[in-house]
Amino acid sequence: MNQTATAAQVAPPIEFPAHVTNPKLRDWVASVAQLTKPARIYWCDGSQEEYDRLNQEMVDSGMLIKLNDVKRPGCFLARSDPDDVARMEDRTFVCSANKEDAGPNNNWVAPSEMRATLTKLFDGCMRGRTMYVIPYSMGPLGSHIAHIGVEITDSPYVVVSMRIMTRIGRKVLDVLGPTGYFVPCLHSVGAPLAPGEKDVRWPSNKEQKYIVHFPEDKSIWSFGSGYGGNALLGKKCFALRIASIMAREQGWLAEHMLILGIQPPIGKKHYIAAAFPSACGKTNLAMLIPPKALKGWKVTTIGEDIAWIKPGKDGRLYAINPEAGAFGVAPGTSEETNPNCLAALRENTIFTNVAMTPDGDVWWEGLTKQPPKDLTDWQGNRWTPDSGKPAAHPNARFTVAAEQIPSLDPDWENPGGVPISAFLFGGRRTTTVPLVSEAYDWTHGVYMAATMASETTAAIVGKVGVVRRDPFAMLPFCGYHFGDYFQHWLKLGRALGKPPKVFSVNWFRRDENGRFMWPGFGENMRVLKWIVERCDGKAAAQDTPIGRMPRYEDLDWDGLNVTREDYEKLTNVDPKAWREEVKDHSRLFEQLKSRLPNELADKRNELEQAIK
Ligand code: SAT
Ligand code: MN
Repeated sequence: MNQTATAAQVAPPIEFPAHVTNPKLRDWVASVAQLTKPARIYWCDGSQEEYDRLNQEMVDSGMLIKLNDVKRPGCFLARSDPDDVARMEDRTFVCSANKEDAGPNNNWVAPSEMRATLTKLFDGCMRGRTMYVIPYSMGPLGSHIAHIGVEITDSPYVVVSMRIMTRIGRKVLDVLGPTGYFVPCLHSVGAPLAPGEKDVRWPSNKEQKYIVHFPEDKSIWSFGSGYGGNALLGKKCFALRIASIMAREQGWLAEHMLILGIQPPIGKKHYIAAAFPSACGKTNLAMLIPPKALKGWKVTTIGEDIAWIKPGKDGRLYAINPEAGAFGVAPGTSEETNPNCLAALRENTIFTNVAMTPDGDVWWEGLTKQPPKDLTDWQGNRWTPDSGKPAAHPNARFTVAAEQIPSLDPDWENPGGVPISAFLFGGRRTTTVPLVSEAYDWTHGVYMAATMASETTAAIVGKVGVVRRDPFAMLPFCGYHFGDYFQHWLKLGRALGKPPKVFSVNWFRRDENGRFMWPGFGENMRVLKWIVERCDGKAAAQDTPIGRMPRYEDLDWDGLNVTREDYEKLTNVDPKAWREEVKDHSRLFEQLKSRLPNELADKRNELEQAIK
């Protein structure tokens, strides 16, 4: 970077706080400042005072709205630019030295070319703004499963969000010390301010957006967007894309999974990790409240989006939640669908792109059955129920600390992680895929996960509702070739004394009239109960061509009216639909052919025979 920064534009002199002892960090911050030319540099200490001050500054500048302090104490609302509302997969790149290493599952540009492009864009991009330096830890500080990142950003919204989503500040630098390793994460909204120029509500760059990962030096550069996973670089960029690469090198897993605990009325507690694509109900499942009829069953939350998982000495897998908060989808969250989540959002929450009531409270589609008569929509315009468009953006989000989740598991910060009994893989599938099925063995489980598909949601920019293969729910997040990733999973599982059981689930199947056939939400507990009982060797199942499935009598129907007939429909394995399904598995495998493990091609052939 140093060579290309224009020497004529002199950067401010850099003063390092005495506790910044890491020479690599000093050099990097200095070179970024020289390139981006901010008006000032600020080192985040992570304190409450700092958080409050930055929020107040954003309220003063119009970037945040302070919500009603009685109804939503300590809460704020941000309204993004209408072009900056979700992750942008077509602007996301993995720039490995060798194109083949990124795989067909990633956009690729040669690293030298991308560096040249980015260096031009970042040159002077922070003019007139503050450059914030945020040291952060993914995972409990000092845990052997945790890792440190440092994000440089010119967005105060990113700073306050990172304080909720990760562990930031002075204490991280103390752990880093003079020789510790960190992942450098550079972010800019890409909107420099000329002297005296007034800032807009949500600065971003309309023309250029790049979210870029360099696997060889494990660095991240993000330009032009201030939203979610594009800008909070600890989340998808580090904790999934870069961490998946580190995990493969070091023999662990970085996965797009929630982690929940299940305590049966008698017997031992189990932990389950479950992968679903963005906006498919991970937050709801992670905070599930079992139906009253299932007396004595209890669910606790470890994490709701990302899991870092390492083999333990006892042959089991141990998982931590690398995050410290939730960046969840607001629409659809209600007292019925997720009371734990609603309770978490009562205070100290940053809302983005939700609607606002006249008295300064929040609203979104699904919060109440009847929408309020009068609202301000996510863009700040007057809204009534006849407006003919949603009041909240479909990808509107809340950012809230994990500590506020009532169902939080007492072990959520256990530095050693929690032992995983089962993996669940689920997509949003209107047809074909039954409620639940269990893999016959680890290889079959990897096959199930590798071939999963889902209908796309508003969490990504693009067409919604299109079925696409989304292996392990990692399509937008795996930092390297999917063939190598499947191989890593196969190898890691083979080395485990006690590998978790693997299940496929689908809460989203619909009947011929388009109605959901499964109530979902709390009732998913019936499926979780069967899964836990399978792990304990207590529940029965029958073999089918696609996996082991519970018969009607194997699930607990107490308090829920699902007839045997309904159940048959919900769990039907239609040979014709499955022949099409397997054809689509083959299309995916064809794309990954050069690095596809043979075991998976064999499994595909077995399945093809079985459904004939
Ligand atoms: O915007 S994020 O990438 O953080 C949310 C998601 O897609 O799950
Ligand atoms: Mn996610």
